[in-house]
Amino acid sequence: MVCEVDQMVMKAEAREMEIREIFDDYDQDKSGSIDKSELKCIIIDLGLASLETPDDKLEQLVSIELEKADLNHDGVISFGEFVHYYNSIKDAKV
Ligand SMILES: [Ca+2]
Repeated sequence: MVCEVDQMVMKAEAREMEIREIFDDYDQDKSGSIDKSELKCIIIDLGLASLETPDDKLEQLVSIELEKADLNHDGVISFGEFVHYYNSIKDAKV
């Protein structure tokens, strides 16, 4: 019998692996972090903006989302930061 704590850990690990795949998809130059241009794709895919969104509006959105996700303010989103950001989006959508 698997205790509840183990199940929670397994669930969290499965989610992290899922997020790792998503992260790798967006990390197009495989730098190990998401930069502003890669974040733009995320914003469009999340439906926060579309390809018709004017550039200046899009830039503004990217800055806002980067600020939310970039916890240590180094200008890029690391995997750890992305996990946090992605979970907060998922939770907000439910
Ligand atoms: Ca960062």
